[in-house]
Formats: sequence, structure tokens, C-alpha cells
Amino acid sequence: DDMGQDERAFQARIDEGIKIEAKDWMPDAYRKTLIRQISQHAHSEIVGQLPEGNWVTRAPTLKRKSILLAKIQDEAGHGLYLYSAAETLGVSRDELLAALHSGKAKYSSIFNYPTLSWADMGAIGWLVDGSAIINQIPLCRCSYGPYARAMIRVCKEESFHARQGYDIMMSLCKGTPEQKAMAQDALNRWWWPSLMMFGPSDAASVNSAQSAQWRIKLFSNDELRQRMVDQTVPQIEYLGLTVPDPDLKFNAETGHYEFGEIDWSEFNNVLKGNGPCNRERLQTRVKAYEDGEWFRDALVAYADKQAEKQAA
Ligand code: FAQ
Repeated sequence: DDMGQDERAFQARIDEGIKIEAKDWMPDAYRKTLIRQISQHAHSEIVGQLPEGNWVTRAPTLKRKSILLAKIQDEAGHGLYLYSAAETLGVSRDELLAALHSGKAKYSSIFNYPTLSWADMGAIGWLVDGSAIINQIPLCRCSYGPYARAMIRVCKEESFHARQGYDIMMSLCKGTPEQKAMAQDALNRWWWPSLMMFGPSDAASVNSAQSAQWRIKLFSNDELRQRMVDQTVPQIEYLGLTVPDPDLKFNAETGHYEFGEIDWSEFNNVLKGNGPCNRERLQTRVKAYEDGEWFRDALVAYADKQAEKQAA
């Protein structure tokens, strides 16, 4: 084969389950794919604050408001751990942010959908954070040490988020018929985009084979998507809601739910920047970054002054 000696030794370590650390030798393509995935993941956490930010001032009670604020703040923290993990691979945070702000970098498709009612806060916590957990639990065991370790805390916090989302859904479903209808409407709008979070079908997933060989991916996109459906359908039934998929049926032989075809043209359209909120999300991020310039400058000026004092 055409693997060099370094690369063979590297793959052997991965096959043995030994973690790769920042200062270890690694193939350029491994470094590149990790920078790609970890930075997209970081951007998702940061842009992912925006749909929920839309409801902070309109939360129905002070308790719900403080929970939502804490949840959104957790997402900012996740973004920061992930940017730090990406930086261990030799890329700067400024470069990563520039790629996000110019529209060059991807972030999760799910955050390009609008949040139209309070019930969407329930649906996002339950379905979006729920899907994020299913995708991220295996990443706690991925081959790159700094990424794997960051995922452990992220997953713990995401499980609080998923429970708070389901708690909102339970309250609405036990409420008035109007409240239950809001819950159903939110489920109808977030169900399919949540299934798309897991990425293209295995047949269309260009990065999967290599990422599986490097143990960045321990399960395929379709395997994790199936896990999400199997886990969530009983929760939908418990709420007394209807899965917005006429083709959904339980297969008693396999023990899995079979589900309808995902609208891949919608997915690809969102990835190309043409989802319902792509432009608005990016504009909001860029404005926040520009508005924060004076603050970043002040931090640097302060740090410089402290260093001068120390030197004197
Ligand atoms: N959206 O060959 P694959 C959260 C891209 S959770 C946009 O299968 P891969 C928590 C993919 O990048 C959300 N793009 O790629 C939260 C690639 O493009 P590229 C973030 C997508 O990497 C909750 C191309 O399609 N989670 O933020 C999507 O092997 C609530 C081909 O796809 C993560 O990022 C998509 N849905 O597998 C925050 C988890 N799917 O780069 C706030 C880590 C695929 O070649 C509120 N990432 N693409 O130009 C992963 O596990 C993987 O990157 C996958 C994609 C599974 C997402």
C-alpha cells in the first residue's frame, strides 16, 4: 500500500484505541478533517444560540426565562471549548471566525430555521439537543484527545438541555388544547430538520469512510439517525402527539422504526446558504462581532498594561 511508515504507525495506534494528542505526529489530512469538523461544531454552538435568543425576552415565566438564559450561556461555553480544541491543531481562532463571518465555513443546518412560538424552545431542547447528544456521546471516545475530552462536559450539559426541552413539551401537552396544538406545530416543523442534523445518507457521505478509519466517527450518519428515531417516537407517543411522517411504522422483526424519505433537496439548499434564516443568522453574528470590537480591544490594552507593569 501507499501508506508511509509514520502513517502506518499512526493508524496502528488508532486501531489500538490510543488517543492522539496535540503534539503527536499526525497525517495532514487527519489534522485538516478535525479542524473542519471541530470548527463547524464550534460555529454551530455559537450560531445555535440565536434561535433560542429570540425568545429570552418573551419566556412565559421568570423561571422559564432564567433556565433558557442558562441554557444559551452553556452553548456559548461549548463553542469556546470547541474553538480551543481546534486551536490545539494549529489554527487560530481569528482564522476560524473569519471563515464563519465570510460565509465560507459551515455550521449545522438546523440553526437556519426560525423559532415561531414558545413551543419551539421545547422542541429545540428535546429534539435538537437530543440529536446533538446522540451524535456526541460516541465523540467522547473519538481518537483525538482534546476533542474527546471536551465532549464529556458538553454531553453532560446537553442532557440537562434535552430534559428542560421535554419538560416544556410536557407542560404544553398537559395544558389547554391551544397549548397542545402549539406543541404539535413545533414538532411538525422541527422533526425533519432534526433528522437532517445527522448529515447526508451514508451513501452520499463523502467524509465517512476516512473518518471511520481514523475513529473520528464510530457510527455512521444513518445509524445515529435511526437511533434518534427509535428513541424519540415513544416520547412523542407519551406526549400524545403525532409523528409528522405518514410512512413511519414499527418493524417488529428488526425492532426499529422505519421512516419516510428525507427531503434531501431541502437539506442541500440549506447547506448552500438558502435556508429560511441563513442570511439573518450570519448578519447577526457579524454585527455582534463588530459591535464587540471595542471590548476585545480594551481586553488587549488591559493585558498589555498589566504585562508592562509586571516588566517594570
Ligand atoms: N449541517 O461527509 P459528511 C449543537 C456537511 S449540535 C450542515 O457526512 P461528516 C448543539 C459536512 O460538514 C450541531 N452541514 O460529513 C446545540 C460535509 O461538508 P464539508 C453540531 C452538514 O463531517 C443544540 C458535507 O455535509 N454538531 O450545535 C450537516 O463526516 C442546541 C458532507 O457530509 C456537530 O457538528 C448538517 N447537518 O459528518 C447548540 C457534531 N451534515 O465539511 C445550540 C460534530 C453534514 O465536507 C442549541 N460533527 N454536513 O464541506 C459531526 O459529527 C459530523 O461533522 C457530521 C457530518 C455528522 C455533522
